[in-house]
Amino acid sequence: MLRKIGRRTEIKQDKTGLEVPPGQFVTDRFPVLSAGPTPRIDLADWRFRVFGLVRDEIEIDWEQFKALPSVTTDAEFHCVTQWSDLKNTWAGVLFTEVLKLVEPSPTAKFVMAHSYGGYTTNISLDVLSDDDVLLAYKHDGEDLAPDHGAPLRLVVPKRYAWKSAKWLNGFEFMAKDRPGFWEVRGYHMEGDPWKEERFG
Ligand SMILES: Nc1nc2c(c(=O)[nH]1)N[C@H]1C(S)=C(S)[C@@H](COP(=O)(O)O)O[C@H]1N2
Ligand SMILES: [Mo]
Repeated sequence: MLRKIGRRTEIKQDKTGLEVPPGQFVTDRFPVLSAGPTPRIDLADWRFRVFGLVRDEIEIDWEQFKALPSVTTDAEFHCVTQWSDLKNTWAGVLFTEVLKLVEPSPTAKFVMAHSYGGYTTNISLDVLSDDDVLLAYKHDGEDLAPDHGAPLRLVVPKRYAWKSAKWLNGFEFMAKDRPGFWEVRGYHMEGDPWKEERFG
């Protein structure tokens, strides 16, 4: 089914009426897409850092992270290689909960997500502060699989999935935007699937 919005954009819907961004097709599978090998992470050694333009930088371990309030949310997932998995249930900690642990400087406008293995991706603080952004450790009721980012991944439903960094281990608060792993290689700095912002 097609619904016209604006002059040019046509938004498709899947069988259940969920909207699909332009140029995407729907899959029920949950493919794995990684730029490198899956890092082996021992929970005992796992650390999460928040640093850069914040008043108090923090470094917490898995036990401290799991003690934070958790939520369960449903979200869609759109890969820039054109598959969309519209139904995912994530459990984890809201980004806004992490914000409470540090005091971002008023000059902080962007965040670089950092991962085990060296992957990075940049997102504006504004987009991350949305109430649907979470640091997830469960997918569809199960602990996150290693290939899908265990023990912890970022989930940013309103951006292409390359912004949902797997094996997340930190946030760097920044005044100016800076390209991450894929953004350096030509992917869009914002990556909004509804505007089809695939390449910069
Ligand atoms: N650390 C890390 N995170 C990553 C990637 C990656 O290569 N490394 N790939 C991204 C891309 S392009 C996509 S589509 C999603 C895929 O998540 P999945 O493998 O769990 O489906 O993870 C994103 N997060
Ligand atoms: Mo992707």
